[in-house]
Amino acid sequence: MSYKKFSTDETITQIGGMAGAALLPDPLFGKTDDVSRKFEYRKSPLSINEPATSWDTVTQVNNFYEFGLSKDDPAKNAKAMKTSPWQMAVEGEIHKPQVFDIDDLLKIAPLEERIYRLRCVEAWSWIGYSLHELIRRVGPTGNAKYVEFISLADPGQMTNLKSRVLDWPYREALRMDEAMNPLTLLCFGLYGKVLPNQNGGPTRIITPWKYGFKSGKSIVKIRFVEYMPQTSWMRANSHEYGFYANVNPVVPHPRWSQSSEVRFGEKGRRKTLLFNGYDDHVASLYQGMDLSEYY
Ligand SMILES: Nc1nc2c(c(=O)[nH]1)N[C@H]1C(S)=C(S)[C@@H](COP(=O)(O)O)O[C@H]1N2
Ligand SMILES: [Mo]
Repeated sequence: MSYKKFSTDETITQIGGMAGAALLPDPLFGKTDDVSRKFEYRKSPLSINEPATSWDTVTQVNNFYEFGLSKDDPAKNAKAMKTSPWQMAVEGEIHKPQVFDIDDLLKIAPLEERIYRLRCVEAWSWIGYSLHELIRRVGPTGNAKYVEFISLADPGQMTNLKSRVLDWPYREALRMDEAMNPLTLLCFGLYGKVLPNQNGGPTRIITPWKYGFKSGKSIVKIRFVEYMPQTSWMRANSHEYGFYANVNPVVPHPRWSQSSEVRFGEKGRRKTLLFNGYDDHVASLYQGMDLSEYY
């Protein structure tokens, strides 16, 4: 199997910002019951202060392989995904395993707007709360060392599940301390609105200091486990995609350098920042680790 066609293109970066929110056209996404829903949220000190990206770019240029491999496939095909009702199971090494309806999840903590850098194809104004709010509530046991995020995999609703490009369902995972970091966001919205299907509605993870593929979409299960899980991309090609996937200018992908990046709307290249510029928040998580070995 050749992986050439299936790269995650983690060399493109974008920035989100509130300035764009006022200019947004009507939502182009999904026909779920609640597209008109607007979230109440507060601003967060964890937001960056940089110019906005357009709603069109955020919602038309996507990676969501369950709906096809082209960047414009998710916007076309993800409309078919039914995001209401939606349940998410939380299980494994916790004291209170339970199944949440999306509306219960929304009540766990106040929603915040997080304007994040997110390297791969996007970033922007995400609406959600820190995942640790949920984690505290479900009471991890002493054996909970990692958290696994499992996406929906329904061949009836997802157009590309017959392809074996990845081993479905899409699985991602974090070490427990990474999952507890305040930057790790359980996300429900974009620019104050319901998260479009193509962006991983109704709920997804955002880890802005890691390459985009760590931020799993349309999550139906969160599982706490003792041992490091194999993620979908590790299974597909562990030589190219490691567990950590921290943005790092000096650790090249085997097929391309990661030392610079292109942002949407810009012609030139910029230097890649270690941990995507979030080193103040996350560098301590990796102290003493050789990041070229743990890539
Ligand atoms: N379930 C699922 N989650 C996924 C993906 C995917 O193919 N399936 N692609 C990942 C990759 S490679 C990236 S770059 C981001 C893209 O998120 P966006 O389309 O909202 O910009 O989603 C990530 N989460
Ligand atoms: Mo990606």
